[in-house]
Amino acid sequence: MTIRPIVILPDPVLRQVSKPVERVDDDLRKFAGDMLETMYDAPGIGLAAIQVGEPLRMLVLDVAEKDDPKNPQVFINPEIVARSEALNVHEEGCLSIPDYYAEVERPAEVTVKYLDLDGKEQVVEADGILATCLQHEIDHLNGVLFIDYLSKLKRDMVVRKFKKLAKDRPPARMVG
Ligand code: GNR
Ligand code: NI
Repeated sequence: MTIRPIVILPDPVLRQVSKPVERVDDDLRKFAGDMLETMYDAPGIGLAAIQVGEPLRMLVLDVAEKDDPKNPQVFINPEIVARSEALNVHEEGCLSIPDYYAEVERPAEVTVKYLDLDGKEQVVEADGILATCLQHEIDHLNGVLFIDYLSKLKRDMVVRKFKKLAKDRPPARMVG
């Protein structure tokens, strides 16, 4: 297993629209393991493939409470097939926008269709933090970040700050 560097704002890679996974094979299962290891190391509760530079429609998450056993989950080619009218506000953060948090309003419940690691179709009805996290991750697959839901003023402030920070920091993909 390998921990991969996480792509940070304003890297344009984060705005790419990811491509569907074409086959669920051992290479993909290994990559899912690497994504989970990267997420736990960060630490975070979710990670989309594009955050480690792979434009594939796939995400991992673990929304288990601190004292509960680990619950790693992998979603391949996930699609939101239903959203509740009821909305929910949750404070969000993003491993690609470190140390910045803001409240985001989203549908409180979503139904998500996806493939599991055996390539088998599954459906989950999610609420609470799972619903929030799935929507945050599926946004990444479409090049959307949680700061896109904030006012332009707030978003521009965040982007400007990370552009400044990036000047003093070589890209994560550039090793050495
Ligand atoms: O670790 C994360 N925490 C989090 C908190 C609230 C809503 C969404 C998230 S996802 C985030 C990890 C991440 O950036 N995933 O893309
Ligand atoms: Ni994120």
